[in-house]
Amino acid sequence: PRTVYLKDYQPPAYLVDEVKLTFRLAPETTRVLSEIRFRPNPDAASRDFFLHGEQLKLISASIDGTPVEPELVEGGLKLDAPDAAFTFAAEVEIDPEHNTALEGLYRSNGMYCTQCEAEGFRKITFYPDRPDVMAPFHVRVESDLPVLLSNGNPGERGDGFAEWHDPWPKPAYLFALVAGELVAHSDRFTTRSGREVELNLWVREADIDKCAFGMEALKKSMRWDEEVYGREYDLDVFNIVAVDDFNMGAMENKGLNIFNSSAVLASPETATDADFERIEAIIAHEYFHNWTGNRITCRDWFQLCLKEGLTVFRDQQFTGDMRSHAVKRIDDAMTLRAMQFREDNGPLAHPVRPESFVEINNFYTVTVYEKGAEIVGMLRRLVGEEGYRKALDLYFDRHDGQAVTIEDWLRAFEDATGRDLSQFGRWYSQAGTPRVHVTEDWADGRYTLTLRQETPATPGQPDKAPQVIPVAVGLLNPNGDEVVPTTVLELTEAEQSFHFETLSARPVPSLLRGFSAPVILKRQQSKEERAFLLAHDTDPFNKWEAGRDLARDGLMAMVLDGAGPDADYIDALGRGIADEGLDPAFRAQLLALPGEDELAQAIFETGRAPDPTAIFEAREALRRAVAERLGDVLGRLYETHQIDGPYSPEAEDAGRRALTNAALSLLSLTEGGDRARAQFRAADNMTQQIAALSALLSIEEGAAELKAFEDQWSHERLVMNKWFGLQVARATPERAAATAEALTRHSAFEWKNPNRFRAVFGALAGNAAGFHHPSGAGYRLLADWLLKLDPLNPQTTARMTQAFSTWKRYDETRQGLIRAELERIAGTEGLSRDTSEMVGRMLA
Ligand code: HT7
Ligand code: ZN
Repeated sequence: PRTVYLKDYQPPAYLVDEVKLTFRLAPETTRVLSEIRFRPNPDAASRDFFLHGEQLKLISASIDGTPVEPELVEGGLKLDAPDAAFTFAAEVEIDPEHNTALEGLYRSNGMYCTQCEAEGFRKITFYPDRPDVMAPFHVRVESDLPVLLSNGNPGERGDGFAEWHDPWPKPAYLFALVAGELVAHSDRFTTRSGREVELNLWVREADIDKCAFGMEALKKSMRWDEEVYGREYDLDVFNIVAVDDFNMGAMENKGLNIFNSSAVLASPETATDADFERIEAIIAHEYFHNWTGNRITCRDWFQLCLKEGLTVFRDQQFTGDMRSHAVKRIDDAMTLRAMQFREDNGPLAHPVRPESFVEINNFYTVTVYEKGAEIVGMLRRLVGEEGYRKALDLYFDRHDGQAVTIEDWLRAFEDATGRDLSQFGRWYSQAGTPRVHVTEDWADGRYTLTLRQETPATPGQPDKAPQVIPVAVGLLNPNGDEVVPTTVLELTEAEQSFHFETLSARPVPSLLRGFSAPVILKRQQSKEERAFLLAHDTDPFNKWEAGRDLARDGLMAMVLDGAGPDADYIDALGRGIADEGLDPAFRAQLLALPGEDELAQAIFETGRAPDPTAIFEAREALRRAVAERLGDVLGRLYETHQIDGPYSPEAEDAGRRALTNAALSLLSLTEGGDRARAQFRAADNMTQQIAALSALLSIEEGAAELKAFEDQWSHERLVMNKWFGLQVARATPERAAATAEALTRHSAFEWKNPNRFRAVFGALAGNAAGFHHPSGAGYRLLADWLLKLDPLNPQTTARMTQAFSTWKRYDETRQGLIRAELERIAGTEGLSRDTSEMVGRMLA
């Protein structure tokens, strides 16, 4: 397969002024008629006319009305085209019914829908399917189905057809079409300039009771983008459609967002607090793309972080504003460390702006999205809130309607703030997580912090240059008072010292406050200092971090040195969770121990091979010790934070439930299952119900509740995904693979549905001790199923191969077992380009 390089970028030979499409929908024989007005691109070096096209049956083609016979080549067609403006017309036939890859036009539960990002439009018709070709679209959909939707504003509607016009020039990846038997939950929004917008959330009739929250989230997002970024919506209608079969969370098609039903449908009975929060964030994310992604798009797919990193940063700000900034920052840092640091430390590490790819779908990664968002956050920290707003205003003014690059983005910051960002640009080109080593010096009232940065080698990048790292620091007196409030130190050299003068006593530093940069701090710190920061730090992130560090050190000592649970840590934790001045959601975060994967990586970095079974057992032992020593506090928290009254997904109640459910999970370890069984019986919402079931399964009880849950929810696909996943997630290490295998034989295991497949196998990969059980059964089972899914859905298969990405951390036996599975996958005839690229990179 061909590798595409950033350095080979060439402007398109022809630009498009207008697109007209007609769809005659039929399950296996949909006809697509296109009329595309081309014009030579004055900035292009060549006049080679090439249109992308895959899996298309060409019926006819013409130029300015004269029939032509294009040369069909791999991936598209070629023609001798005029060196002047012309209209290319074509008719093609496609087969949505048998499109199982869920890319292009496909069918899901009898409805037609599309997914065109990144390169799916070429499976719909012949077109220059690249983001730097932007054009207005007219679409006519012909079908007897009652609801016929496309991008933009509605046009003529008649018996068996509907027309749509999108006046805003857009790349083909933002094209969308939906047709089906759907009903709408509708509302209205008035923009700040007075434009009336019709809002619709289209769903199957059975789901109409799960739309209200999503609609509210949409209206909040629209208002927030006006208030915080000055961005207004620009069409008469905004449609969202929920579909069951979808490879990712959602898609920001212009005026017609398409959502995985799991990312939009919610009712108190069927969705958890975490689902509600996720839905609010995804709706916001897709809506925010209207400006950051749609009005201003990417020149090429190497610039993906331009829209994704920025839009993730915007949705994180939004969630912080809607809920709690401190809690959100901790959640985001946990995700970044668990997923992006893991990627950066392994064979799949790549820069936020990669330099080459085989299959672009493989680069919708946590690095591009989450590290991309961190880079935007660092820029904001460096130029300040006002500078950030000026830079964004300039970016929107300067580039509206364009397809741009990271250089354009950084130039807007430079021009708005006068700052030179050339060194900062390394964040986009260098892969790997920088380590910042800290040493301290104290003499004569002068405190010196010396910071040294180094970034480990990553595939294809053996040497790294110093990056600009904003390190937010505060200093505390030994009595707990803050003597130096948060200041941002800019680390730009390989090593640099920073001085603080005229201090009366040696201070305790609080470093990297708010997780001010996506780096790993390396610092010797005593247990006492950590407990001191947990008690006194005014920065909520570092207060939490101090507890986390204590927990991790204690767990490492248990795994590596056979130590017992650290009583000092447990006492410090007890004081933290009992502090009624702290937000319950924050206290729930304090109770979350470092994950098994995080510990495995920490052990690997000490030069030893982590043993997943030992890590699992240490965590369980510490959890039990916490439950034993803090049983009274936990019991009191459980009782006093219960909520009377109807369920609300808002942050305050969700925080109380997070705390009581964290307590329940611990209390069940020492008390047994009665409390959880009572909660399960009384629950009137999914958060309480599933937390109780989870607590029961964790102590190997709950068989009756599991059955009751299945009977209650067998008609709700989204809830049944939880039922499948939870059993695998909570299975003991010995039973995890067998549990997953048994579930694949369940009559409701619809393996072609990505959500169901991920429910079982995502949970298996997430059950670290089970997946890495020395029998190798977990590895084998996952590989078997990936090979089964690959011919149907390469995108989801390739994404799930990442379960194997940490294989080089483990002992020889496990490495041998995983290597054998990776080689078995790699050696399979007809393996997709997507999966073959992923396993190839992991084996390299
Ligand atoms: N921009 C979208 C990314 C995407 C996608 C979504 C659904 C299915 C396949 C997809 N390929 C790429 C989603 C987003 O980041 O907002
Ligand atoms: Zn996005």
